[in-house]
Amino acid sequence: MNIGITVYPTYGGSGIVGSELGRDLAERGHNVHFISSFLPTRVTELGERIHFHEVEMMSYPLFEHQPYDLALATKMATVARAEKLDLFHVHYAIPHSISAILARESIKQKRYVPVITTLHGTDITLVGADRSYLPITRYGLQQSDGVTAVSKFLKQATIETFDFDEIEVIPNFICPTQYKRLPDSPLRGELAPNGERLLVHVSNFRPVKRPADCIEILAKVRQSGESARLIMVGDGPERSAVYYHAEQLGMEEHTVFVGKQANISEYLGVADVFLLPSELESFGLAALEAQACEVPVIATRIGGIPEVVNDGESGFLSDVGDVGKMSADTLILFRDEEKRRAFGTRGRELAVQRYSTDKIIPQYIGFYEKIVKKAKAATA
Ligand code: GMT
Repeated sequence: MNIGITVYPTYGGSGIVGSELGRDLAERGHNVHFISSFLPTRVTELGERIHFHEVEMMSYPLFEHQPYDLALATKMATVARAEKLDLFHVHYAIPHSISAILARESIKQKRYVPVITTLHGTDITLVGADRSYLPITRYGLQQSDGVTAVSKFLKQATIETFDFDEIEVIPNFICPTQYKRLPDSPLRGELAPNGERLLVHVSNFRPVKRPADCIEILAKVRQSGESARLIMVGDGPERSAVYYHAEQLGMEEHTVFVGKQANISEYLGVADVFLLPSELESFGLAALEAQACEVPVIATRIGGIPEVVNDGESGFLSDVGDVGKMSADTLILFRDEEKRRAFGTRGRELAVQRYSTDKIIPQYIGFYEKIVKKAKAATA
């Protein structure tokens, strides 16, 4: 198939999922055309089957704000005709599904290119649910030829908010050879030079991730006498506030901010416990990546996280903000090596059995085939 994929290229889990999906589809022999404002961060190599089409913005004195949605729609339509695309697959509803629908409608006399929208989370739970964006988000869902959601939770949230239920749940995925334990990595010694325990957090440091809770957990763990360090991977609006919080609690020497990293698995592969204290996660991709690296997960019992992390088997779940329980659970894992290893092994098992690329990518391909066939029948 010739597949057009649109993602937010620089920020967030939806961009990672869309990019890695594209890379995997190319490895399976499909032609993938990324249509986006920048080359998505996880797409490091272009090649015979992976192409990139940059959305060019038109500036004109009348445009106080350059219309990205229209520029994207224009590019999508152009690429669809030139590359004979079989479908558009957009990640994150707003504005990508609207741009794709515009592109489809603008060229449908020549070629009908169906639109598949994958919902990732805040496109439904925050942005789309805002009264101002609700009608256009619902329109995007209704007019898409197919809609998928990354968790059962997100499907249910979409039904409740938008009264729209034609949604296939296709969960996020990991490549088991890319995400795995790295027992011999020298990074472990660099991050924990005195043999400290390693807590790792990965996020885009937005308020919804509650990164400051990680500092609280570290402080409580250390007050209990455990020698631990916290590695904060990623960057975003909360980073300065979190750093300040670490200083206030006297944790700055025990916390390392490594910023955005191209290869998250290097950090996860040497971690002892992963922290994800988010207020909301429709899936929690980072928790899945940690589990694939045999790292037990301490997270909140919200959204799609309970679908990914088995409470008491591969991690421990708590109420949002309950840093007392989260630190106590961390201590249980630090003080019982056998349990920590058993949780790690179970996490890897769950990740590979339920969410490996070999299991999930064929579900996307099957969905594409179904939608393309349906669209062909409807336009014949
Ligand atoms: O967080 C967002 O604003 C959107 C999105 C993103 O691009 O980061 O995150 C969502 O998609 C991820 C990939 O499917 C999920 O793993 C995240 O749980 C989800 N974030 C939220 O629901 C807050």
